Amino acid sequence: MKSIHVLDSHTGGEPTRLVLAGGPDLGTGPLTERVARFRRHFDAYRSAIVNEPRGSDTVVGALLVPPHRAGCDLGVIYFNNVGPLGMCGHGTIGLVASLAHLGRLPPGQVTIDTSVGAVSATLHNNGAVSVDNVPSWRQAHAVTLQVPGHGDVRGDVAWGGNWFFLVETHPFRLELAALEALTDFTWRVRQSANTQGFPEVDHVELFGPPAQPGADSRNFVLCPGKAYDRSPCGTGTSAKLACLAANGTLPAGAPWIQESVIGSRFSAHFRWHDQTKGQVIPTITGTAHVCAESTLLLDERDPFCWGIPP
Ligand code: PYC
Repeated sequence: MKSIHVLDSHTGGEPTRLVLAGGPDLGTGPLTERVARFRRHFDAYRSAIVNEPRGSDTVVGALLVPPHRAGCDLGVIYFNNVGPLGMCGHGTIGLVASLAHLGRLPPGQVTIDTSVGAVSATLHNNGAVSVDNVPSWRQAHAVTLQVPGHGDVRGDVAWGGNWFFLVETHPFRLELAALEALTDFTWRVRQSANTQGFPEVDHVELFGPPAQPGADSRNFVLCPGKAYDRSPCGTGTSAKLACLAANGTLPAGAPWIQESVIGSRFSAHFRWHDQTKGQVIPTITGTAHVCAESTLLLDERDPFCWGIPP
Protein backbone atom coordinates (compact mmCIF):
# COMPACT_ATOMS: atom_id res chain seq x y z
CA MET A 1 0.00 0.00 0.00
CA LYS A 2 1.44 3.39 -0.99
CA SER A 3 0.57 6.47 1.08
CA ILE A 4 0.53 10.05 -0.22
CA HIS A 5 0.13 12.90 2.26
CA VAL A 6 -1.88 15.79 0.81
CA LEU A 7 -3.32 19.11 1.92
CA ASP A 8 -6.40 20.35 0.04
CA SER A 9 -7.42 23.96 -0.36
CA HIS A 10 -9.65 25.94 -2.66
CA THR A 11 -9.05 29.34 -4.17
CA GLY A 12 -12.30 31.02 -5.09
CA GLY A 13 -13.88 27.56 -5.29
CA GLU A 14 -11.15 25.95 -7.44
CA PRO A 15 -9.38 23.10 -5.63
CA THR A 16 -5.64 22.60 -5.21
CA ARG A 17 -4.24 19.35 -3.81
CA LEU A 18 -0.76 19.94 -2.47
CA VAL A 19 1.36 16.77 -2.36
CA LEU A 20 3.53 16.97 0.75
CA ALA A 21 5.01 13.47 0.89
CA GLY A 22 4.79 10.14 -0.90
CA GLY A 23 4.66 11.60 -4.43
CA PRO A 24 6.97 10.47 -7.21
CA ASP A 25 10.68 11.27 -6.89
CA LEU A 26 11.49 13.20 -10.06
CA GLY A 27 15.16 13.71 -9.23
CA THR A 28 16.94 16.98 -9.87
CA GLY A 29 17.52 19.36 -12.78
CA PRO A 30 15.43 22.00 -14.53
CA LEU A 31 11.72 21.69 -13.86
CA THR A 32 11.03 21.22 -17.59
CA GLU A 33 13.12 18.01 -17.42
CA ARG A 34 11.38 16.86 -14.25
CA VAL A 35 7.98 17.50 -15.84
CA ALA A 36 9.07 15.36 -18.82
CA ARG A 37 10.08 12.60 -16.36
CA PHE A 38 6.73 12.95 -14.55
CA ARG A 39 4.88 12.65 -17.87
CA ARG A 40 6.95 9.70 -19.09
CA HIS A 41 7.37 7.57 -15.97
CA PHE A 42 4.88 8.67 -13.31
CA ASP A 43 1.69 9.59 -15.10
CA ALA A 44 -0.19 6.97 -13.08
CA TYR A 45 0.65 8.92 -9.91
CA ARG A 46 -0.81 12.07 -11.46
CA SER A 47 -4.05 10.26 -12.23
CA ALA A 48 -4.18 8.53 -8.82
CA ILE A 49 -3.82 11.87 -7.02
CA VAL A 50 -6.31 14.07 -8.89
CA ASN A 51 -8.76 11.80 -10.69
CA GLU A 52 -11.71 9.90 -9.26
CA PRO A 53 -12.18 8.05 -6.97
CA ARG A 54 -9.88 10.25 -4.80
CA GLY A 55 -10.33 13.51 -6.71
CA SER A 56 -12.42 14.96 -9.52
CA ASP A 57 -12.01 16.60 -12.93
CA THR A 58 -11.47 20.00 -11.39
CA VAL A 59 -8.71 19.19 -8.88
CA VAL A 60 -5.30 20.69 -9.68
CA GLY A 61 -2.36 18.86 -8.11
CA ALA A 62 0.72 20.71 -6.87
CA LEU A 63 3.81 18.58 -6.35
CA LEU A 64 6.27 20.34 -4.09
CA VAL A 65 9.84 19.81 -5.38
CA PRO A 66 13.28 21.26 -4.70
CA PRO A 67 13.83 24.36 -6.89
CA HIS A 68 16.43 24.49 -9.67
CA ARG A 69 16.46 28.16 -10.80
CA ALA A 70 18.86 30.35 -8.88
CA GLY A 71 17.14 32.47 -6.24
CA CYS A 72 14.05 30.27 -5.89
CA ASP A 73 12.96 29.14 -2.42
CA LEU A 74 10.84 26.21 -3.55
CA GLY A 75 9.66 24.47 -6.67
CA VAL A 76 6.26 23.19 -7.77
CA ILE A 77 4.89 21.11 -10.62
CA TYR A 78 1.20 21.60 -11.36
CA PHE A 79 -0.96 18.94 -12.96
CA ASN A 80 -4.60 18.19 -13.64
CA ASN A 81 -6.92 15.42 -14.80
CA VAL A 82 -5.18 15.10 -18.17
CA GLY A 83 -1.53 16.08 -17.65
CA PRO A 84 0.98 18.60 -16.31
CA LEU A 85 0.07 22.32 -16.37
CA GLY A 86 2.52 25.20 -16.91
CA MET A 87 1.73 27.81 -14.29
CA CYS A 88 -1.34 27.89 -12.14
CA GLY A 89 -2.43 31.11 -10.47
CA HIS A 90 -5.14 29.74 -8.20
CA GLY A 91 -2.78 26.84 -7.42
CA THR A 92 0.02 29.20 -6.38
CA ILE A 93 -2.35 31.06 -4.06
CA GLY A 94 -3.44 27.67 -2.66
CA LEU A 95 0.18 26.51 -2.31
CA VAL A 96 1.21 29.60 -0.33
CA ALA A 97 -1.91 29.52 1.89
CA SER A 98 -1.34 25.80 2.54
CA LEU A 99 2.33 26.27 3.50
CA ALA A 100 1.28 29.13 5.78
CA HIS A 101 -1.34 26.87 7.38
CA LEU A 102 1.40 24.31 8.08
CA GLY A 103 3.55 27.00 9.69
CA ARG A 104 6.19 26.63 6.93
CA LEU A 105 5.84 30.13 5.49
CA PRO A 106 5.64 33.45 7.33
CA PRO A 107 4.00 36.54 5.78
CA GLY A 108 6.29 38.06 3.16
CA GLN A 109 7.68 37.14 -0.21
CA VAL A 110 8.69 33.76 -1.60
CA THR A 111 10.12 32.91 -5.02
CA ILE A 112 8.81 29.77 -6.66
CA ASP A 113 10.33 27.77 -9.51
CA THR A 114 7.78 26.45 -12.03
CA SER A 115 8.22 24.68 -15.34
CA VAL A 116 7.48 27.92 -17.24
CA GLY A 117 9.55 30.33 -15.15
CA ALA A 118 10.05 31.76 -11.69
CA VAL A 119 7.12 33.50 -10.02
CA SER A 120 7.07 35.51 -6.87
CA ALA A 121 4.30 35.28 -4.26
CA THR A 122 3.56 37.52 -1.31
CA LEU A 123 1.62 36.26 1.69
CA HIS A 124 -0.15 39.26 3.24
CA ASN A 125 -0.95 39.60 6.93
CA ASN A 126 -4.67 39.10 6.23
CA GLY A 127 -3.99 35.74 4.53
CA ALA A 128 -4.47 37.01 0.96
CA VAL A 129 -1.77 36.04 -1.54
CA SER A 130 -0.44 38.09 -4.47
CA VAL A 131 1.33 36.31 -7.31
CA ASP A 132 3.69 38.11 -9.69
CA ASN A 133 3.32 35.83 -12.66
CA VAL A 134 5.67 34.99 -15.53
CA PRO A 135 5.90 37.53 -18.41
CA SER A 136 2.62 37.43 -20.31
CA TRP A 137 1.74 38.68 -23.79
CA ARG A 138 -0.78 38.66 -26.59
CA GLN A 139 0.41 36.47 -29.44
CA ALA A 140 -2.36 37.16 -31.97
CA HIS A 141 -5.22 39.64 -32.18
CA ALA A 142 -8.72 39.25 -33.65
CA VAL A 143 -8.22 35.76 -35.03
CA THR A 144 -11.36 34.47 -36.77
CA LEU A 145 -12.14 30.80 -36.27
CA GLN A 146 -14.80 28.76 -38.03
CA VAL A 147 -16.45 26.92 -35.17
CA PRO A 148 -18.78 24.09 -36.24
CA GLY A 149 -22.35 24.87 -35.19
CA HIS A 150 -21.48 28.49 -34.32
CA GLY A 151 -19.96 30.06 -37.43
CA ASP A 152 -17.24 32.69 -37.13
CA VAL A 153 -15.83 33.30 -33.65
CA ARG A 154 -13.24 36.03 -33.11
CA GLY A 155 -10.69 36.10 -30.33
CA ASP A 156 -7.12 36.68 -29.21
CA VAL A 157 -4.38 34.15 -28.46
CA ALA A 158 -2.36 35.05 -25.35
CA TRP A 159 0.17 33.52 -22.97
CA GLY A 160 -0.31 33.94 -19.21
CA GLY A 161 1.64 30.88 -18.05
CA ASN A 162 -0.65 28.67 -20.17
CA TRP A 163 -1.97 29.36 -23.69
CA PHE A 164 -5.43 30.92 -23.93
CA PHE A 165 -7.94 31.75 -26.65
CA LEU A 166 -9.94 34.72 -25.34
CA VAL A 167 -13.39 35.53 -26.69
CA GLU A 168 -15.31 38.75 -25.95
CA THR A 169 -18.22 38.36 -28.36
CA HIS A 170 -20.43 35.29 -28.05
CA PRO A 171 -24.13 34.65 -27.47
CA PHE A 172 -23.88 33.16 -23.93
CA ARG A 173 -24.76 34.35 -20.45
CA LEU A 174 -21.88 33.36 -18.16
CA GLU A 175 -23.82 31.44 -15.52
CA LEU A 176 -23.86 27.86 -14.31
CA ALA A 177 -27.35 27.31 -15.74
CA ALA A 178 -25.62 27.43 -19.15
CA LEU A 179 -22.72 25.15 -18.18
CA GLU A 180 -23.37 22.46 -20.78
CA ALA A 181 -23.63 24.97 -23.63
CA LEU A 182 -20.58 26.91 -22.40
CA THR A 183 -18.53 23.74 -22.19
CA ASP A 184 -19.60 22.53 -25.63
CA PHE A 185 -18.90 25.93 -27.23
CA THR A 186 -15.49 26.47 -25.62
CA TRP A 187 -14.41 22.92 -26.43
CA ARG A 188 -15.25 23.50 -30.10
CA VAL A 189 -13.42 26.84 -30.00
CA ARG A 190 -10.37 25.09 -28.60
CA GLN A 191 -10.44 22.45 -31.34
CA SER A 192 -10.74 25.14 -34.04
CA ALA A 193 -8.01 27.30 -32.47
CA ASN A 194 -5.67 24.33 -32.56
CA THR A 195 -5.95 24.00 -36.33
CA GLN A 196 -4.46 27.50 -36.83
CA GLY A 197 -0.78 26.80 -36.23
CA PHE A 198 -0.48 28.68 -32.91
CA PRO A 199 1.25 27.11 -29.92
CA GLU A 200 -1.28 24.61 -28.55
CA VAL A 201 -4.14 26.52 -26.94
CA ASP A 202 -5.00 24.60 -23.77
CA HIS A 203 -7.55 26.96 -22.19
CA VAL A 204 -10.47 28.92 -23.65
CA GLU A 205 -11.80 31.99 -21.88
CA LEU A 206 -15.11 33.80 -22.49
CA PHE A 207 -15.84 37.24 -21.07
CA GLY A 208 -19.07 39.02 -20.17
CA PRO A 209 -20.42 41.69 -17.85
CA PRO A 210 -19.90 41.11 -14.12
CA ALA A 211 -22.84 40.05 -11.96
CA GLN A 212 -21.73 41.98 -8.87
CA PRO A 213 -20.88 45.65 -8.40
CA GLY A 214 -17.18 46.46 -8.23
CA ALA A 215 -15.96 43.85 -10.71
CA ASP A 216 -14.78 44.76 -14.21
CA SER A 217 -15.64 41.53 -15.97
CA ARG A 218 -16.91 37.97 -15.50
CA ASN A 219 -15.27 35.00 -17.18
CA PHE A 220 -15.82 31.36 -17.98
CA VAL A 221 -12.62 29.36 -18.41
CA LEU A 222 -12.50 25.89 -19.89
CA CYS A 223 -9.47 23.93 -18.69
CA PRO A 224 -7.58 21.32 -20.77
CA GLY A 225 -9.46 18.32 -19.31
CA LYS A 226 -12.90 19.91 -20.03
CA ALA A 227 -13.55 21.05 -16.44
CA TYR A 228 -14.38 24.73 -15.94
CA ASP A 229 -12.34 26.86 -13.57
CA ARG A 230 -14.34 27.79 -10.48
CA SER A 231 -11.88 30.61 -9.79
CA PRO A 232 -11.33 33.54 -12.20
CA CYS A 233 -8.15 31.67 -13.31
CA GLY A 234 -4.86 33.33 -12.47
CA THR A 235 -3.15 32.51 -15.74
CA GLY A 236 -6.35 33.40 -17.63
CA THR A 237 -6.55 36.76 -15.86
CA SER A 238 -2.87 37.26 -16.75
CA ALA A 239 -3.65 36.57 -20.42
CA LYS A 240 -6.55 39.04 -20.18
CA LEU A 241 -4.26 41.73 -18.70
CA ALA A 242 -1.79 41.16 -21.56
CA CYS A 243 -4.62 41.78 -24.05
CA LEU A 244 -5.86 44.88 -22.18
CA ALA A 245 -2.28 46.19 -22.13
CA ALA A 246 -1.89 45.51 -25.86
CA ASN A 247 -5.20 47.29 -26.57
CA GLY A 248 -4.12 50.24 -24.44
CA THR A 249 -7.42 50.02 -22.53
CA LEU A 250 -5.89 49.40 -19.07
CA PRO A 251 -2.83 51.37 -17.95
CA ALA A 252 0.00 49.78 -15.96
CA GLY A 253 -0.85 49.72 -12.24
CA ALA A 254 -4.61 50.21 -12.70
CA PRO A 255 -6.78 47.65 -10.90
CA TRP A 256 -8.75 44.97 -12.76
CA ILE A 257 -11.29 42.91 -10.82
CA GLN A 258 -12.02 39.61 -12.51
CA GLU A 259 -15.10 37.66 -11.44
CA SER A 260 -15.47 33.93 -12.12
CA VAL A 261 -18.56 32.14 -13.40
CA ILE A 262 -19.41 31.25 -9.76
CA GLY A 263 -18.86 34.83 -8.57
CA SER A 264 -15.45 34.49 -6.87
CA ARG A 265 -12.90 37.26 -7.55
CA PHE A 266 -9.26 38.04 -8.18
CA SER A 267 -7.95 41.56 -8.15
CA ALA A 268 -5.14 42.17 -10.61
CA HIS A 269 -2.89 44.75 -12.20
CA PHE A 270 0.20 44.66 -14.39
CA ARG A 271 3.55 46.35 -14.87
CA TRP A 272 5.46 46.39 -18.12
CA HIS A 273 8.18 43.76 -18.50
CA ASP A 274 9.21 44.69 -22.06
CA GLN A 275 6.90 47.24 -23.62
CA THR A 276 8.45 46.91 -27.09
CA LYS A 277 7.52 43.21 -27.07
CA GLY A 278 4.15 43.86 -25.38
CA GLN A 279 5.16 41.75 -22.38
CA VAL A 280 3.68 42.45 -18.96
CA ILE A 281 4.15 41.04 -15.46
CA PRO A 282 0.65 40.47 -14.07
CA THR A 283 0.02 40.49 -10.32
CA ILE A 284 -2.98 38.44 -9.23
CA THR A 285 -4.34 38.64 -5.69
CA GLY A 286 -6.76 36.17 -4.13
CA THR A 287 -7.48 34.11 -1.05
CA ALA A 288 -7.38 30.35 -0.51
CA HIS A 289 -8.93 28.30 2.26
CA VAL A 290 -7.49 25.01 3.49
CA CYS A 291 -10.26 22.41 3.57
CA ALA A 292 -8.77 18.92 4.17
CA GLU A 293 -5.59 17.17 5.19
CA SER A 294 -5.44 13.52 4.30
CA THR A 295 -3.48 10.47 3.34
CA LEU A 296 -4.31 8.95 -0.04
CA LEU A 297 -3.97 5.17 0.02
CA LEU A 298 -2.95 3.38 -3.18
CA ASP A 299 -3.74 -0.31 -3.02
CA GLU A 300 -2.60 -2.16 -6.17
CA ARG A 301 -5.41 -4.71 -5.64
CA ASP A 302 -7.92 -1.90 -6.25
CA PRO A 303 -8.86 -1.96 -9.97
CA PHE A 304 -9.11 1.84 -9.83
CA CYS A 305 -5.97 2.32 -7.76
CA TRP A 306 -4.46 4.64 -10.42
CA GLY A 307 -7.60 6.71 -10.95
CA ILE A 308 -10.35 6.81 -13.53
CA PRO A 309 -9.27 8.92 -16.52
CA PRO A 310 -11.84 11.53 -17.63
O1 PYC B 1 -5.58 29.77 -11.87
O2 PYC B 1 -4.10 29.71 -13.47
C1 PYC B 1 -5.05 29.25 -12.88
C2 PYC B 1 -5.63 27.97 -13.35
C3 PYC B 1 -5.24 27.24 -14.43
C4 PYC B 1 -6.06 26.13 -14.46
C5 PYC B 1 -6.92 26.20 -13.40
N1 PYC B 1 -6.63 27.32 -12.73
